[in-house]
Amino acid sequence: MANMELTFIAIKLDNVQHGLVGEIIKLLKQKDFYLVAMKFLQASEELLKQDYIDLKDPPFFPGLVKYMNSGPVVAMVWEGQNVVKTGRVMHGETNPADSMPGTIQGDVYIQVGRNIIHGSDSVKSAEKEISLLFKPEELVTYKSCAFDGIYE
Ligand code: IDP
Ligand code: MG
Repeated sequence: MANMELTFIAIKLDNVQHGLVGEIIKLLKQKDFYLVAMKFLQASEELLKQDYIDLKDPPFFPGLVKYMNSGPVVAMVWEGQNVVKTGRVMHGETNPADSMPGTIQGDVYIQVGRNIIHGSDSVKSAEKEISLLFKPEELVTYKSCAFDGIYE
């Protein structure tokens, strides 16, 4: 099926503390994406530096790594048609101030340096991020009993 793909979505510590993990899973599930992997972890500085390598030059990089390393995250892989793009639309803009109500960023956060959700911005970056966080055998792919009602 065209554009069946995987994306990496991580919910940051503050959101975990706000108890919104379940809400975000509910939104993605309601959209009928498949959850194929999930883990709860405190990402090491080394892992974060690799994940955010493209952002190593801006001045906020050390603060970003410190913030992300300061507590746990829930890391997930979701599958579905166009899930990378749709995941980003549901996520909202990088800066919560630019995000529309109805998006996760737009509904629940204020500052760009303290945002709550990370979603891969391309299929290629999703592949990289998934491989950083998950072993291939940790991805559980399956066909939902609702598949034929979701896709034509
Ligand atoms: P994204 O999270 O929308 O994909 P990226 O450009 O990949 O945006 O940035 C990754 C993370 O870096 C953001 O989620 C945010 O926490 C942080 N960040 C990005 N731009 C800024 C900034 O201008 N100031 C402070 N933090 C920033
Ligand atoms: Mg990004």
